[in-house]
Amino acid sequence: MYAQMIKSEASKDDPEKLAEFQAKIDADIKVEPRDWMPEGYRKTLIRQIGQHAHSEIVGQLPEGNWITRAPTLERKMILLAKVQDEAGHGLYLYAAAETLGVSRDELTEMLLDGRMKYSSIFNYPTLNWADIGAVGWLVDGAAIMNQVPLQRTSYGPYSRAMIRICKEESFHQRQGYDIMMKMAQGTEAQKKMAQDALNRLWYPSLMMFGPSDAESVHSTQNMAWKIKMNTNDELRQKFVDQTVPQAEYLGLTIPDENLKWNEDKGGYDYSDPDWTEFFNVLKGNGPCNTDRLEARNKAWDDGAWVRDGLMAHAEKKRAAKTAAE
Ligand code: FAQ
Repeated sequence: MYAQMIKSEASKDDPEKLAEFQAKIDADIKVEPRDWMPEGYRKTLIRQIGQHAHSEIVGQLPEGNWITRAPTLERKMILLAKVQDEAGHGLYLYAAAETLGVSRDELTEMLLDGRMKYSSIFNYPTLNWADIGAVGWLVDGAAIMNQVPLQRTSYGPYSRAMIRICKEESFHQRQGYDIMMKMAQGTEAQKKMAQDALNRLWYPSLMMFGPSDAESVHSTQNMAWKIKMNTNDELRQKFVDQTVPQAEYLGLTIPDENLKWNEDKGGYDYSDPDWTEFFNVLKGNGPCNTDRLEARNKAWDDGAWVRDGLMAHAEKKRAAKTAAE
């Protein structure tokens, strides 16, 4: 339905302007906030950047939950810094979305009432410390795989936000891998925990790249507009190829009996995640969907007095300025 809406929006645009716009994209010239852009391009960016921002914010919940329980002071400090980085990423992205004419409050309200999504991965729980290692290794690993090409995305503010974000994401992935390394080299029980975390988070991590190319409604148009630089399956394949040797180094086993190096394609053959589960999580039926939205709604309600106070202060300043004029 969304794809249809974008198509009908596109047909409203002046064909000459559309052709000029496409030529600019094809020449790798960045689109900036005040430039003319097709309505469908603007709406798609709001959806993708907004969803991305919400993912960074909701993504703090599964890890924030472990800050007080991290095993050492050093681990606490590292995790705290990582979770704070995610908040910062959310803010860069909301700021980029705001340049498209939507406010942060509007985006937040759309998240809270279910009109906007966040990444499926954050609807899975983090049950123990090994999960925090696996989140850093796999979830941040998948996020980087998707975000590095987005540094070249066609919309200037999004592209610049991604450059800053990617610098921090590599640190996040390293800290996760470091936790996994310690667990995998630890006692038998710790190694088992690391393997169990990998077993549970492997397929949800593969889902982060979105549905298969055959099912992806937005890929064709978004790649033509260079909002997206690669298809979902291309990035998923790169992620598998990068992660398998990392698992081998840890002495852990990827939970996939069909995983096999394919010389002809120069990559691994692997099993798809359960797509029924993926679409079910998107519909709100994942293990933690309710908890995550409750937490975000509570934060929004608890913060109402701060927003009201800031508005009252701004109003007071405005009235004082008017009186002085
Ligand atoms: N979860 O046609 P496509 C992070 C939806 S950042 C939920 O293929 P598209 C950092 C999609 O919206 C993680 N929904 O869509 C971190 C569409 O819905 P609609 C977030 C998904 O946009 C780490 C429908 O399915 N990263 O983790 C998902 O071309 C640790 C059809 O799909 C980004 O957002 C999903 N996984 O491609 C933070 C990156 N996949 O509108 C804290 C930017 C698909 O038809 C801790 N986004 N959908 O109702 C993108 O690159 C793209 O939007 C994709 C999806 C690749 C996610």
